[in-house]
Amino acid sequence: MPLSNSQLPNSQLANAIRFLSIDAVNRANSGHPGAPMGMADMAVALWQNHFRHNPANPDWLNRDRFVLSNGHASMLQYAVLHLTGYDVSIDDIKAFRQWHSKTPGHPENYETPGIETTTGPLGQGIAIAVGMALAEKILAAQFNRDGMAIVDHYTYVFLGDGCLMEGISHEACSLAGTYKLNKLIALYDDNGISIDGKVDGWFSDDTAKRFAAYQWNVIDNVDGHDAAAVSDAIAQAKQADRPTLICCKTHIGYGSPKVDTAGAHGSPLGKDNRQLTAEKLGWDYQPFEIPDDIYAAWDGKAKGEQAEQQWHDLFTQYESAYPELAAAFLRRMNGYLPEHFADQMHDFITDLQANADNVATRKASEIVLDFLGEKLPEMIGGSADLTGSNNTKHKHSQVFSADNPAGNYFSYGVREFAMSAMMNGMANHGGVIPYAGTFLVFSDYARNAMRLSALMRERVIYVMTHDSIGLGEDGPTHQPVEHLASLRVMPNMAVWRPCDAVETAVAWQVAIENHNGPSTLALSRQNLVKPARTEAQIAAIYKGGYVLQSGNDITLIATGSEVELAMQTAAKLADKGISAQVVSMPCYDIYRIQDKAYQAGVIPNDKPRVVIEAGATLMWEGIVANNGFIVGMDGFGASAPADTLFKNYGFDADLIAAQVKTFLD
Ligand SMILES: Cc1ncc(C[n+]2csc(CCOP(=O)(O)OP(=O)(O)O)c2C)c(N)n1
Repeated sequence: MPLSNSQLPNSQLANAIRFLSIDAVNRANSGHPGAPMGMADMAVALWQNHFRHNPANPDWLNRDRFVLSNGHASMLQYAVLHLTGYDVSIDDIKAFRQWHSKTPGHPENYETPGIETTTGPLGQGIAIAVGMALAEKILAAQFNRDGMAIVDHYTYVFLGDGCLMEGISHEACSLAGTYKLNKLIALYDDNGISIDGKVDGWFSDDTAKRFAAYQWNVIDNVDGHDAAAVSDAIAQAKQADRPTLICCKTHIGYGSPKVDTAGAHGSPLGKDNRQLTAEKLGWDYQPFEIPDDIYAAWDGKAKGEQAEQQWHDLFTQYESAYPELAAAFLRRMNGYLPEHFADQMHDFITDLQANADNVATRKASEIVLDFLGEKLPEMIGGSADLTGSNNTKHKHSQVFSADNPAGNYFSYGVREFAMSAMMNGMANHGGVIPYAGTFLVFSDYARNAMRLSALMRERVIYVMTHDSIGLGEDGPTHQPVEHLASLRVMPNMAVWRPCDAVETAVAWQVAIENHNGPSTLALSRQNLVKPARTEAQIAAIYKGGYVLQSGNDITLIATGSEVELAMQTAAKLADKGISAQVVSMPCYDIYRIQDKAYQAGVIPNDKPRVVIEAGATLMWEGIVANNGFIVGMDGFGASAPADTLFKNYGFDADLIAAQVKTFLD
């Protein structure tokens, strides 16, 4: 392999990665040296010969994307960032795994320049990469014009046995094959070892055949320690009309006495083994010492600046030929909303308050999407095979396929986890706002990807319909009970459970305007009655919880479908001479960060409270604060018509009114 800017042997370039990894893990006294040592030659092949990036500007829009799906090998990525010239210093490398260093235990995209996404939960990285490659494909189809490919980059992934054992790799790679994502190139670190030892006892798949069956281009039996061979494979992969898997045979802990053993996976080599490894690999340098010629060989700054400049020249031409497209591209890649978006939403919501029917909130969501779809072409929707139930497809939706890459809607198939991780990849890439649906009960399938959306604070919108026992006859396997509470406890996740079309539209608006994290919209299957509201009340929806009807004796707090029930209960109480305040709480996460004075106006401190929500009760205990009670679900539901279920589980205005009376007496 001709080296681009050095005559040093490839092995010395790889050794720089190996020893930075050994030294950082030794110093932290924790971490994973084995995989970086095994994949170092693969990294040389990729970064010396193929990867287009500019270390001085990690945000260059048309850079290649890299995902380390086996995130425990983080030191490989930090070493490459350091060596190629990113703002990751040798002191940062020395601070590996320390408090808010740029080099945390696993790659975190919000801590380190040059890290595209957060990985560590195995299998999700490859799905994230599929999402990135999809975003690239969609944007290329939407924006590129003849001779002006302003979106034109690859997504590279390193992944290991663990990622391939995880089921999500099947979900995501199966779809990537169907979609013919030719700019996705995955390099498999086939070292035959995971934590419990040699994987052939629990992982005996023929991975090459598996990926061939997914319609991937598979390049098998590549010597992962021959950088030239890996580089040739990458060159071949770039020519393919499909995604490529390059199976690289490697040795975990290459060069060390622990080579080919699980002992190299996740513990420091220690000083003595470092010494032996250095002798074996011909590395004559002190810990954290990299000689100048090796730095020079790795340095990607000059080449990167040139690559970015060429792209800027192209973009300048594009801008003069297509000024509107160029402006839209920049707006979308920067994540800005069109001017006047909030005003348009205001008018739309005012109109809904006046004219919307009493529809299910999932249907309301579709009505909102019909409106948004035209205003925000960056919205990329989908559903895990429940489009008709989730109402995620709107009148401007066009189904994406290999033949229609300009589409804006994915039939993800029954793949909730990959769908969610892919949305993270799309959000990481930029230029699109991903949203997609399934039943709320199956948020459990998606959950760890939702957690990564929240950790990365990505603008991903989860449309989770059939939000309670209100879905009826499908029974307890389909009836979410604990899901609202469990998603509300997730940091940075905003959970909305709107009670009608107006609150649904506000939820969408806030989710779209939220640059600080994902949102979940929990929507009803059944029709819900729209309450009357003043303009001030509409404005108060944005505070997460607000007074729908004032009262003095007791406060009834409800969400979603139970708001209607709270209003009915208040009417029954009025007949008994009890004045109830009704609070709608569509987003507890937002309500709880309002100031105390506002909160005291909504839920007066000195009045008893009743919470009504067809979900687990635990999280509401703090609100009730031993001065009231909760009408909720403490079991799993049952198969029956919704009305029967609500009545039998105590969601009945007469019953609750009687309970309130008893409580107050
Ligand atoms: C979802 C998930 N489960 C478990 C782990 C813990 N874990 C980290 S690495 C690893 C083994 C991975 O094996 P492999 O991909 O072969 O990595 P190597 O041993 O080659 O470094 C496991 C189980 C994890 N990070 N993510």
